Amino acid sequence: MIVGMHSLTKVTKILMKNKQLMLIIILFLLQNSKGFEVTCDTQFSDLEHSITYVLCPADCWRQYSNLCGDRIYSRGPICLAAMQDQWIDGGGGPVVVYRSPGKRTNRYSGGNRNAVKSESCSADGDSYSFEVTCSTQGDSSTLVTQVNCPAYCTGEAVYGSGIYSDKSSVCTATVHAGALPDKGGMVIFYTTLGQSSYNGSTSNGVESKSDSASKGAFAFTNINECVNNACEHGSTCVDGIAKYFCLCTPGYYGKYCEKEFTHCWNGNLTGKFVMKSGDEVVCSKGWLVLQRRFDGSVDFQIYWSDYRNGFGSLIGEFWWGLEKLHIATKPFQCNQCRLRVELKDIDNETSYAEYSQFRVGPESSNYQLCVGGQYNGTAGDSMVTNVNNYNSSGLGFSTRDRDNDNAGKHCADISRRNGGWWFYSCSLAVPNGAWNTYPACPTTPQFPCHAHWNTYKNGIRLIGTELKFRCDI
Ligand SMILES: [Ca+2]
Ligand SMILES: [Ca+2]
Repeated sequence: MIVGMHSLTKVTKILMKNKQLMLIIILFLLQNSKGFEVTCDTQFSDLEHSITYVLCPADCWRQYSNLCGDRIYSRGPICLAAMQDQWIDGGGGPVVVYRSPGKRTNRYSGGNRNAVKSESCSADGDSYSFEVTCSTQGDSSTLVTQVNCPAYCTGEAVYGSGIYSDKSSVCTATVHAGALPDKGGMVIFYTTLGQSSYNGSTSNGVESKSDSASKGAFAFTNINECVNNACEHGSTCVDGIAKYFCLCTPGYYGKYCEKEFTHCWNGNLTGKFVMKSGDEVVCSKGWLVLQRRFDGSVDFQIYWSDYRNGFGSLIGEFWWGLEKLHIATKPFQCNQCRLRVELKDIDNETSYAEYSQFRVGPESSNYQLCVGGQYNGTAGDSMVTNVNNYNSSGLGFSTRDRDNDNAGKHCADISRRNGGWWFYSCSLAVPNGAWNTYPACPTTPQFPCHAHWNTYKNGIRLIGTELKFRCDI
């Protein structure tokens, strides 16, 4: 389902106004954290984070495991340790693994509980357990994390104030931030973007340190990441958890709305232009050209990936590309963009067809076409008409290697030399058809095997085409 920009903005507004709804969503996130999928053999050293939600498979019991420790572990399969410590049984399930940095003890004792035997061993580096410890740091595998802090965790290292670098102790930071008293308890913290620097301070009896940039950070509220956002061209920044995204104003696209198609649509430009993003566009009197042919030098009988990415030369003949068409029309409603088709035939006469609606869907819809609205022109309507009940609108794109047409045949099959298009039937609008009349066309003479526009001079051979669009900005 495509969520329109307007409805997305609406949802965001509702979320921002309704804190209760936000809380419900956060609780949903907490309960539905899928977890890092592990096998029975996954070792603690395989985990990247200090707090990791894992989903243990069933039947992880094994006699020889090299598991070391009891309650606090140093090595061995984590799911087996979770069984020994009775967080899961033989059926597996979700469990949270907490890392405690550094040597927390001189020696780990082994144990034999719940049918799982572990060894004793000397301490060598970090340890892990299934309950948060005072030294557990705040880099979590989930964006929203709930921990149950022990009491009196006031002595561990913490960096920052309000926003803490992810190497800070979560439970000491709770006291510094005033999120919990030093008696411990349940607290939720949020992952946020790493800061360029951290200022230390003393708060609630806990002293935090200053530090330089870190990769990640956390806080006890959902930090507004839109502060200092990189959204461009008047786009709206929407805050997420540890991220933000930009809602582009029409005419712009890209992660930060840094790319734009307004070059052609602003004013009456003609020519090739390089946009700020580095992408190139060809403008024609204020329209953005999506296809141009005039000498037959470029082969249009090519494949899906070619039509998706575009081919030819922007200073010669070309097909701009379906993906770019999709991205350019995506911020608009179908009735905000227009399509104009300009034709030149072998008699050197010109004609045109224009539609007041145009939009191209995503690749997942086979670049589904929306076209129609008001037709006007001199070439006739070969794309949308009620007379013969044909309508290219709603159809997917077809190429010689993809049949998404409305016909029982494969209109874009190479034997027909039709090129790629949104075919309703095989011989209505064929602007990408063979340059010269193709003699072995299976259905001549009723259906001409060359580029044509069926309603124009009975499908006369075309020797020039320019397809272009513009959207209301
Ligand atoms: Ca946020
Ligand atoms: Ca077909």
